[in-house]
Order: sequence, then C-alpha cells, then structure tokens
Amino acid sequence: MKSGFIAITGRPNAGKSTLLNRIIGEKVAIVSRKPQTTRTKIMGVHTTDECQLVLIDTPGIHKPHNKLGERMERYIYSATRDIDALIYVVDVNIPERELEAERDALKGLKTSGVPVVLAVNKIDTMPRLNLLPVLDRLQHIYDFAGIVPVSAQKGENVDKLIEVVSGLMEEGPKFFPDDVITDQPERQIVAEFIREKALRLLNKEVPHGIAVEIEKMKQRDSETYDISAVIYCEKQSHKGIIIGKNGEKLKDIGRQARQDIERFLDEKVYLELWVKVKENWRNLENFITEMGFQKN
Ligand SMILES: Nc1nc2c(ncn2[C@@H]2O[C@H](COP(=O)(O)OP(=O)(O)OP(=O)(O)O)[C@@H](O)[C@H]2O)c(=O)[nH]1
Ligand SMILES: [Mg+2]
Repeated sequence: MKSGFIAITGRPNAGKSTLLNRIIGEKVAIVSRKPQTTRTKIMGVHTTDECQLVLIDTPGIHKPHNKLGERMERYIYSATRDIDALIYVVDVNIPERELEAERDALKGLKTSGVPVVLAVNKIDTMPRLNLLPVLDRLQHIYDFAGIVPVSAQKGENVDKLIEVVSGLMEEGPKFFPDDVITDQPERQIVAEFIREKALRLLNKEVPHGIAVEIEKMKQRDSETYDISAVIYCEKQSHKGIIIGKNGEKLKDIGRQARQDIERFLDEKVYLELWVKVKENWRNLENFITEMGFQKN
C-alpha cells in the first residue's frame, strides 16, 4: 500500500476546488466564478486498492486585507507543511506577464524539497494547437516533478494526474477507512452550499462579506430534515440586497441551496434562511473563530 498527503494550491480561481471534487468524485468543496471562494482547508480522500491520496484544498494565494484573509493565508502555509507532494494548479489561460508572479509563488517551496506537480487546468477552453507553447513556457518557471494538462470541470486527463501523483507516493498506511471522503462535517458542507449560491447570485462586494451559520439541523422524520441558517453580512444596505425585491433573491438562494443539500443528504429538506448584519465581521477575531475558522 502506498499513501501520502498532498496539498492543492495556486492562485484564486485556478480551479483547485473543482479539481478536488473531481478527484474524489463528490462535491465537498464549493466552486464559483469569483476568486477567493474557498476560505478554509478542505480534505478529500481518494482511495484505491494500491494507494490512498489525502488531498488538501486550500484558499487561493492572495494578499490578505483583513483578519479573515490572514487566517486563510495561514491555512495555505500550514497545508504545505509536512506533505509528501503538492499539486500546483494554474489556469491554462494565464497571461504571459503573470508567469513571474507564479515563479515567485513557487520559489518558497524549493528548500522544502517537496515534489510539485503542475496541473495546467481548463484545457477545455483552449484549442489543442495552442496548448504546447503554454506548456513550454510553464515548464521553465519551476523544476516540476510532472506537468499534466487537465480539465477539472470535464474530468479530462484527471486520471493521468492521479497516476503521476500516486507515482510519487511511498509505502505507507491507510490513514482513513475506504468510505471516508472528507473531514468536513455535514453542517459545514450545508453552510458552504448556501454560501456558494450567495456567491453565485450576488454581485460586487456583497458576497465576499458573507458568512453562513447553521442554527438548526434536525431530522424531522425518517426522510425529512429541518434546517435553519443565518447569512451574516457586513452592512445594512447589503442585507437589503441579499433579501432582494419582495424577498426574491433570498428565495433564489434558498431554492438553489436546497437542491444541492437534498442531493447531498439524500433527504427532503425544509430550509429557512435569515439575514443578519454583523459589521466588519471579517476583522473580528472572536467572531471568525466562532464561525469555525481555527487559528491555524
Ligand atoms: N472551463 C473550465 N472551467 C473550470 C475548470 N475548472 C474550474 N473551472 C471554473 O473556474 C472557476 C473557479 O473554480 P474553483 O474550483 O472555485 O477555483 P479555486 O481555485 O478553488 O478558487 P478559490 O477557492 O477562489 O481560490 C469556476 O467557475 C469553475 O467552474 C475547467 O477545467 N474548465
Ligand atoms: Mg476553491
């Protein structure tokens, strides 16, 4: 048996969470078109007869602007310690002028000696002919242990990526039983599904100032769940935007989230959503700790 821990890092929006979900075959990490979707470390486990990969999805690398951002940065740092390999995800459409920034982001890893596999993602958005020059440019920014072009969204070549990463693992124990796929508690995943819909349905600065707390999650009978959740936002004016005209926006968020939650729990769900204002919460140490963001 081979096994190991692998961190998935890269710029915001590169497709790290989509890749994690694809590798483990289940949606445990939320995905959106907006950068800085992922806020914590999310573990996913991929187990076969020969190998167990414990993968850790991380927030995208960016400069923190508040206490929450600082905590997100620490998650990236802690996820890249004591690992056996790293998957660095880059969007195939990366402009040439940004290659230097990627080179800088990777530089810090050299001394650690951890092998880095480059996943060049979103190849479904580019004609095959244009791919080669991009791969050629990317191979010069770091001494990668492997470069694998993939489409996390379409699932293209992801098996090849798993093969390359598995090849880097050494003999080791099975850390988790076969049926474990994530460390995320059910409540957390449910809260994240709600935040994902808010991210997708709201614009501008509103969605990044949102936090979701599950106040109640109770089995009503053998096939029904009652869930009640609070969406926190930073300003009174944001509250109005989230609720929307005649409450339509909040209804949309609830409707879309409920579908995901029902699929995930395989039960019928009654979802109640509330909106509350918590000014400047992203800078309130105690509040972000209460919301489940541990200190490291
Ligand atoms: N066309 C295409 N889009 C993709 C692919 N992978 C991810 N995306 C899209 O890219 C956007 C960002 O995906 P995420 O998985 O949230 O990216 P991330 O790197 O986890 O982002 P952060 O958590 O914000 O750092 C979403 O709109 C995805 O649907 C892909 O292979 N092809
Ligand atoms: Mg993510």
